[in-house]
Amino acid sequence: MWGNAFTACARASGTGRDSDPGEKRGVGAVSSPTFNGMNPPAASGFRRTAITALLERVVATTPVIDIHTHLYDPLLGGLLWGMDDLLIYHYLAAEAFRYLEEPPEEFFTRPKTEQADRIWHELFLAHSPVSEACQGVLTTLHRFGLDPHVRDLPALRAWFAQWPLETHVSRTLEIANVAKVYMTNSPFDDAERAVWEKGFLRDERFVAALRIDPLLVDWPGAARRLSDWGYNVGEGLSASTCGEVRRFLADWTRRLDARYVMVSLPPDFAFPASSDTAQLIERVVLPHCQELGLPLALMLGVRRAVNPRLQLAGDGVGRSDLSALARLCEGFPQNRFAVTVLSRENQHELCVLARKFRNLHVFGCWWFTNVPVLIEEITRLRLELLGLSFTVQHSDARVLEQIIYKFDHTRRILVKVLADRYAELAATGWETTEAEVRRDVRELLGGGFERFCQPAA
Ligand code: FIX
Ligand code: ZN
Repeated sequence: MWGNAFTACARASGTGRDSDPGEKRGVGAVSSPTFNGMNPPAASGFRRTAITALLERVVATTPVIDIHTHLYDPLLGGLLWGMDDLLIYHYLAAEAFRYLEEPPEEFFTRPKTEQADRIWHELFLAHSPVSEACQGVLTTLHRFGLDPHVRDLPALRAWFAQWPLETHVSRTLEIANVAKVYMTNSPFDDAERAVWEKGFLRDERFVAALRIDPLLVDWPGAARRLSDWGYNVGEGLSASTCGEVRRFLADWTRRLDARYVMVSLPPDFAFPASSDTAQLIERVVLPHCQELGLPLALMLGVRRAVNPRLQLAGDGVGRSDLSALARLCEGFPQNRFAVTVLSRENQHELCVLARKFRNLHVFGCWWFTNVPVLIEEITRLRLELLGLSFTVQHSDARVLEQIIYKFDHTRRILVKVLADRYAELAATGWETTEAEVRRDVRELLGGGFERFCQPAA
């Protein structure tokens, strides 16, 4: 298969060199001998080009399953989209506050368009938009065929505003080549809860994940709410209270048809422990997940409200103690854990843990690690330590159109990183077919995660 791509490429480049002896044996085969057991030569420049060309095609055409977002089924409500939402995304707001003179409290009282105007001015006009979040806006506009160079914000706004949401959702998913989107669904969100309770016609491209942060990080507050909703819970975690919390989780898992349960936790999360968080995980969440055959997704290492004045943009990062995760994976082999870590310093340890525990699935380059330099480093590390048994990326998109840039940027990096791995294989004579490459890429872009979510037979 490299051979076909190689041949086409060589013809196109006018070299006429289309009869590499290696092609006859198979496309990955080396054409020159190894040197007495010494390191084999790297894949030739021609072969490397062919590998890259094939990967570009395969990676671009493999639909992504986006396993964690903050996007919503259009009929559920709450879906953010359009130019202003793209600009006021908290990743950009955090960067704009570095330049803005205005205190954040005043900024947040302004209408959305004014906030967007200010961010546009600071990050796109007064300075060049070189950060990843800014680049993301430009990639997105570019993929819609818009020309951001004209720097005409009202015209860009008007372009988005003309589309009916349904059409725009479909087109955006198509451009991003995203087949399925996992939402973040919280029964603790009043607006969202009301719609679930009433019921609505589900869009099958949007699947649910049950988010339970308030339950695990603020038990007293959650207990009051559960009690208001008719669950017979007390303040302490007695056996009967735990049973009622399980009933709550079961009700919501069914109502949402949730595919996994999810929480983000701070760097000091410890397990086992006597804290409410650890007790609830051990006595309620894990038995619930086991009973219903659902993975528990853990996002580890977020320090909430490091600067509360910045609202959503004010969260930070800390290095987690992953011995807590090791205890979970070891102590609960019947449970499955899908995990991403926010700190760069935790990435290596997470991979090593995943080598020890097959009930641990590593996913995504979360938030502050979703920048090209770290996506590349982390993806190389994972491929080298875990092979293909992880999920490269989730978008974490809060605004619909962001799925375009998040996966465009990741796809570009994935081509580069995989090309290196397959070229190394080719240099040893290992032949990889196009079908095998397609299988591998599917696995990395969400296929492996979906299989991990299936309850064991
Ligand atoms: O906890 C999460 O799901 C985080 O992804 C968010 O809280 C965060 O604000 C975010 O959008 C990161 O990308
Ligand atoms: Zn998120």
